[in-house]
Amino acid sequence: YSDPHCAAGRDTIVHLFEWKWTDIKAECERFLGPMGYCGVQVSPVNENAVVTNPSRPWYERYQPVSYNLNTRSGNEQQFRDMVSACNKAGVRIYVDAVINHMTGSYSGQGTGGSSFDGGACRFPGVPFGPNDCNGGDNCHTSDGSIHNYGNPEEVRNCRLVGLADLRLGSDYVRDKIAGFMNNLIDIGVAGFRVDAAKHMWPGDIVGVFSRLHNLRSDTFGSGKKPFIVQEVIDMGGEPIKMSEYFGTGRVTNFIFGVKLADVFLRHSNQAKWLSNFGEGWGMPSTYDVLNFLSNHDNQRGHGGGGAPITFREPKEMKIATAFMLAHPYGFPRVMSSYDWPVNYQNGNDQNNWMGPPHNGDMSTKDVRINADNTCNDGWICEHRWRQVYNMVAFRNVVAGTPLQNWQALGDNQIAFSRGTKGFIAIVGDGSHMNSDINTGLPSGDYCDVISGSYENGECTGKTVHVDGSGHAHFNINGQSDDPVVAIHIGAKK
Ligand code: AAO
Repeated sequence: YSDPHCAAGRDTIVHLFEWKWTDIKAECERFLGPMGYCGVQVSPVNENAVVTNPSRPWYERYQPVSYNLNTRSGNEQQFRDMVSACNKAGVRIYVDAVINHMTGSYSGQGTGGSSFDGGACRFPGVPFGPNDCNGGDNCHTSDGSIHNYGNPEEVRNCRLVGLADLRLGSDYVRDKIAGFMNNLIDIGVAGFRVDAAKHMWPGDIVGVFSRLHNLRSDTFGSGKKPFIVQEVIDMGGEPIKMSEYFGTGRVTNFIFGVKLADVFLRHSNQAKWLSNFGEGWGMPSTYDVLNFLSNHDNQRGHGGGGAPITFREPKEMKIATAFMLAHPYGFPRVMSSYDWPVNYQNGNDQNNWMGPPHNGDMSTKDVRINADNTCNDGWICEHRWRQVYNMVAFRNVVAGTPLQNWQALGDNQIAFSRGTKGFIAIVGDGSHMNSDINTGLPSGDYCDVISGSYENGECTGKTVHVDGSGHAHFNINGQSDDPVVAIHIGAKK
């Protein structure tokens, strides 16, 4: 389950949070395919509760009502069109699968018109009934919800923030969930992010996955299992460990982004210590992790997992992204966000519930592209920032090469090569790098892909001359907007 099934030569996914299927289809064709992205994590695809208080928050997508493919991102036909167009463009689709639970304890209607009563575990659109949720027989908290993360039974049998907790030990429930996932597999997705995996018993996850089809052989070849990323927040302080889930796929490596924020944002750690980042810092093996700087929860202070670097710190976000994508450890995900008006009161953002950019009727706004490649209407589109997409290409070019020529020229001045194919130099604080450095690359003139791109045989940004001994001069002011230089053999004059 740990192979993302990227098309050849691709190695980075992007989370297009709350995007519509029609926009993702267009983005695969016009941008993600040409720029070398491996795939897209899409927001939950199945019908969710319409939450009106507050008005249509992003998090209603995490309150399933049925497994019909009907949400504000689009309907089933639009989803099918997107998957087939993206696969054609060489870009994979990974679905955020919410299978641990249904809605909170209230009743109402879903985005596809199904009724529900979460308190009574009645979801006729599936159908699920009272026997299909955990309850007093195996959850022993007074209100049926999780309070103590130190008690694995409670975490797995009780309600996460009051959400109706599915009885995954039951064959009927496993069949229904597997049926939902198999429908998506048959449509052509490459895998799943499994929401709230920590709240499911590893054995129950095996019970569901043992029912899954192989991926479509016409797209992926025969005998291929879906790619799985399990959302397990493990910062080290609780009894439930990421390692319990390695048998059924990768896990979300929350520590990765927090540690890089310590270095590049808070400076409470120094870049020179990143020499053995990854397993050397106590993180799981490179094949067991999905790495990211921030996700849709911790970028808005939801769900714990520490204070990360987000698009609101653009300079540090670009530096840390360059490090993540240049570094060989793990499989990376770039966050693509939308903006909202933050309003902090007593340290809490009162607006962190706000849903995506929308029209007067609450329908999600189209993503439109400006002449300079950026997006309009509050869609941030970090994945379209040059410093990000050029590093996606860097990662593709250096794939398979080891980290070599590690050099720390100061506490926060670092440089390393990827074999003889790529090289990066980073100033992570306000200091000034002015040094001759061994790049490990063949001699020649390379385009710095941070300050510009390689276009029609020319560099639109800085040119770096590597001499016959592999050395080049780097003059990087840490106070500048982009204190990083990255070169690779795919962008050589
Ligand atoms: C909404 C309302 C609720 C309401 C509910 C039902 O906000 O008030 O009761 O509806 O009506 C999202 C939102 C929720 C929302 C939900 C449903 O974030 O606010 O509830 O949709 O609409 C835990 C889980 C983790 C989960 C995270 C949010 O383990 O799986 O909470 N993330 C996923 C999704 C997320 C989604 C759901 C799950 C539900 O990514 O978007 O919720 O589908 C500790 C634990 C973590 C735990 C956190 C938060 O974290 O370790 O496992 O995450 O607490 O409770 C330090 C520690 C760190 C610790 C953290 C916080 O950082 O290092 O370990 O402090 O204490």
